[in-house]
Formats: sequence, structure tokens, C-alpha cells
Amino acid sequence: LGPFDWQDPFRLTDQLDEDERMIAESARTFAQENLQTRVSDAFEEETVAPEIFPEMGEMGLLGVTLPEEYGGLGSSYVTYGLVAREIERVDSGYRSMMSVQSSLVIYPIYAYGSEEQRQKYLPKLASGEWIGCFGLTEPDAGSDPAAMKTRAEKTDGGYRISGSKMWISNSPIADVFVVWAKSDAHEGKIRGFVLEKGMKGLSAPKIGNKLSLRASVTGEIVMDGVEVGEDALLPNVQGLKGPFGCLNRARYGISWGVLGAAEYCWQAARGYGLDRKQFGRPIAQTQLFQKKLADMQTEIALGLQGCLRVGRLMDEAKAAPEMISILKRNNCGKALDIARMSRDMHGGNGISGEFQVIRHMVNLETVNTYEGTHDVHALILGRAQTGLQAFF
Ligand code: TGC
Ligand code: FAD
Repeated sequence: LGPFDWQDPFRLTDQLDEDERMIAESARTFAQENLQTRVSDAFEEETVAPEIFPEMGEMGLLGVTLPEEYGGLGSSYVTYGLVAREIERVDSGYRSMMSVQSSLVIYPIYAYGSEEQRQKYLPKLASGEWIGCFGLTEPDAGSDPAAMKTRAEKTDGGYRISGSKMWISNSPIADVFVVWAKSDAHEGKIRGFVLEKGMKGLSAPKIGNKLSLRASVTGEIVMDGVEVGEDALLPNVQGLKGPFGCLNRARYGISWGVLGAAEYCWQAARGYGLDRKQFGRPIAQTQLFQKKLADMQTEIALGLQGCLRVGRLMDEAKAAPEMISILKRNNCGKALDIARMSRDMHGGNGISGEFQVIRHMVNLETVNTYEGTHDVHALILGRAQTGLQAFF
């Protein structure tokens, strides 16, 4: 029998190749040196630092799976997941900034865009010179994006886009807006458009008073008859499978990411329990405390193995969306439970920003909701097992 490493129970590290290990290690160093040092102030003051994008870009963290010819790293989906885990170990908001740029902006332009669109946008998005956002959700269309009201009307040589998007990560600081609209020139089918900051009729007001994900800025996208040329249309996809193709990738990254946040909370609880004495002994020497640590370790270890398996299948182009729903739903739910447990195990100190676990806890409330809520993923999985549609 082999040795047991309590921090890496199933020897995840041994299952990675050299490239994956090296990029994960440099992402961890970057996150600890450049993000951990800023996050408490950013969260407390609800300020976003747009310069994080070029910093991440320089490290190659924005285009992990993008081919090198467009400025990406050309690495695997497993590497992308490992990077998300390291960034979210610091804060879900920073991972959000990265995953929107990678999976929801770079990916659709790469997968559905023309060669001109790829050349124009991808290198600047991968370097972080330009910041992107993804507009699917609307005030009256969240879990049910098919109900969107945003419309693209045909004009001479292009389209006029009208509507509004709600709860959009990065929108107030975005240069590039990937938005989804029903197009009258395509029988009302959903099409993707790439808009740019400064277009007449386009604005992106910030949503204030968020008590979660405060280090990442969220806004609306208001499109008041924005006129674009034919070259703004993403030519190679139509229907909801366009945005869902992007969401598959972002949801997969989130599944790794939340386990990074959970690992932080678990290890913080362990450390706190070893230091803190009550009734004459460390609280980590009590049965209840150790049971909680065992539960945390178990869920994280199992969750990471699931991520690795689905990541390998993604790299072989064999992953199904339902596999990603299992991971997104379970890992977000478990990470949230772990963060709440860790908050409790810290006693009164657990509510202080200094110990950071309550920040992870409130962030994970958002992550459990966006990219398909916990219950919406249950319905996707219920439909896959029964063949019965229970959404409506
Ligand atoms: P449904 O009838 O199931 O499907 C419509 C069409 O889409 C195709 N499709 C998929 N294609 C690829 N991947 C997937 N995962 C797909 N799911 C569905 C499907 O094959 C069909 O294609 P076609 O050609 O036959 O038309 O659609 P529905 O309207 O019944 O929707 C069902 C439901 C509830 C599952 C879906 O709407 C859903 O997932 N809702 C959740 C919405 C959501 O996740 N929104 C996320 C917004 S973006 C965001 O939150 C970013 S936060 C990022 C950050 O800051 O990190
Ligand atoms: P609703 O759909 O109204 O859901 C409310 C509740 O009803 C949930 O509990 C849900 O599970 C439940 N529910 C809904 N339908 C059913 C059903 N059929 N059966 C049972 N229960 C149901 N969107 C983007 O497009 N781009 C972004 O960048 C983006 N970033 C975000 C950043 C933040 C900080 C947040 C909070 C959200 C972001 N979103 C983004 C939006 C996010 O994807 C939506 O909030 C999410 O999809 C849920 O939609 P909703 O808020 O309208 O909730």
C-alpha cells in the first residue's frame, strides 16, 4: 500500500502530465502573489481592477485552450480546469472574470466566428488588452433564455439590435460584447452578435449593492437600436445551442473552480481547529470537528476526480452536457456546504473578513445560481433519465 497525503487523497497530481502540473503551479503562484494580496480590499470596497486582465493575459491564463496562432496557450481542458481551481482558491469573482473571457467570449468567437472576427478579436482578448462580456440573461429570461426579448432587425447591410441584458459579468468595463438576440432575418432564431464599446445606443450600467462576488463587476447591457454591420454576426451557429456550447465550457471550469474555494475553506478550518483551544484542548481534537473535516476532504477529493474524468473526456471530444451538469450542480452545492461549515467552525471569527471564509461562502451563493441554478441542473439530469421535460 502507498502513503496517504491528506491534502491530495487520491493523488490527483500524479494523474496530470508535466505541462498540466507546470501551468497549474504557475497559476497558483500568480493567484497567491497577485490576487490574494488584493482581494480583501477589492471585496470590501466593491472595486474591480481591470488591470487584472492583462496580468492574467501575460501569464496565458485567458486563452488556455485557444490555439497558439490566435494568442492562446493551446493547452488542454484539464489545464483550464486546474487554472480555474487556483484562481477560485482566492476568489470566485476573479475566476468569473477569467472564465467569462475564456469560455464565453473567446470560445464563441473562435468556434462560431469568421476568420476576420478571429483575427480581429482573439489575440487582444487572449492578452487581456480587451475585456469581454457575454449577454444571455435578461430581466424576464434567466433560467429560460429561450424567452429572451432582445431582437435583431435586418437593415441595409446589417442589423439593428434592441433589448436589455441583466446580471452580466464584466459588462461595465467591457470592450467587446457577445450578445444573443432573436433575429427576424433568420426566422426569429437566436443568433450571436459581437458589439463594441462606444457603439451608438449601447450602454452597460453597473449593478450596485451586490453582497456577493464583490471583486467582480456586474452590469446590464442596454441596446437601444444599436446599428451593426453584417460583420458583427457570428456566422457559424444559430439557435440556443450557440450560447449553450459556451456554457458547457464555462460550467465545466466552474466545477473545478468551486473546489478551489472549497479547499481553501477546508484547510482554513483545519488550521483554525489546530490553533484554537476550548475546554483545554484544540477544537480539532473533538469528534464533531474531525467528522466535518472528513466530510470536506471526502467531497473535495471525489469532486476533483469527477472533474478530471470529464476534463479528459472533453479533451477527447467525448464529454456530454449532462456530465457537466452533474459536476456543476454537485460541486457548487458541496462547495457551498463546505464554506458554510467552515464559517461555523471558525466560531465568531468566521464572520470576519480577516478569516476569508465568509467571503467564499457569499460568493458561492452566486456560483450556485449562475450558469444554470442547482435546481435547473437537476431538471436537466431528470430529463436525461426519464425522457420527461419538467421545466414547464
Ligand atoms: P432545450 O430544448 O433543452 O435545447 C434547445 C437547443 O439547445 C440545445 N442544447 C444544447 N446544446 C449544447 N449544449 C448544451 N448544454 C445544450 N442544451 C441544450 C438543444 O439540443 C436544442 O438544440 P436544437 O438544435 O434542437 O434547437 O432548451 P430549453 O429552452 O428547454 O432549455 C432548457 C434549460 C433550462 C436546460 C436551459 O435553458 C438552461 O440551461 N437554463 C439555464 C440558463 C443558464 O445557464 N444561463 C447562464 C447565463 S450565462 C452566465 O450565467 C454567466 S456567469 C459566468 C461567470 O461570471 O462566471
Ligand atoms: P430565475 O430563473 O428566475 O430562478 C429563480 C428560482 O427559480 C431559482 O431557484 C431557480 O432554480 C428556480 N426555477 C426557475 N425555473 C424553474 C423550474 N422550471 N422549475 C423549478 N425551479 C425553477 N448571465 C449572463 O448571461 N451573463 C453573465 O455574465 C452573467 N453573470 C452573472 C453574474 C452574477 C453575479 C449573477 C448573480 C448572475 C449572472 N448571470 C449572467 C445570470 C445568471 O445566469 C442567472 O441569474 C441565472 O441563470 C438564474 O436566472 P434568474 O436570476 O433569472 O433566476
